[in-house]
Amino acid sequence: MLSEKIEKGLTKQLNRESESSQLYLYMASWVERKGYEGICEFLYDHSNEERIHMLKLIRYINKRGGSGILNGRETIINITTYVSIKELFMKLFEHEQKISREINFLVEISLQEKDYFTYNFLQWYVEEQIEEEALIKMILDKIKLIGSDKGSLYFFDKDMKNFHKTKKF
Ligand code: OFO
Repeated sequence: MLSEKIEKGLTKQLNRESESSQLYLYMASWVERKGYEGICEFLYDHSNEERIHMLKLIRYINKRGGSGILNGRETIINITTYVSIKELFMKLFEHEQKISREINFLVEISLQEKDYFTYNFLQWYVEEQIEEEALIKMILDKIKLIGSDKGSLYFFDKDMKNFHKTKKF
């Protein structure tokens, strides 16, 4: 059985994962409308990955006797527009850093509650966040390098079409 504190924390996290999926989806659509065919594929793919993160949490909570449910309030996404691809990835990097802090906090709670099953379960998310932060930072660094060179951005977008993160589900 999960303690009330742990179930609350995991439920919050599953809702954050759902928000992340919506955020990536929103960004993918924005990027697609701007004509970036490769970057949009990456973002659409990633939106699906975030949904998998959410599902893993739902199923774990249920397996441990809790109720893995969405609160239906996953509307953090401000309908916004971005000045540039660089700004979009900067926001994404901030977002992933925020998610990492939240995962860290959950790990801390699992230790306080002496719930070693949940502690073990969360290790997957810890590793995933290391990868996600590194991945978004790598893309952001490349975009910064490209600067205002539209030709290079065109080729970068082409490269992104074939770019897939190594998945470990
Ligand atoms: Fe679920 O890892 Fe990104 O947000």
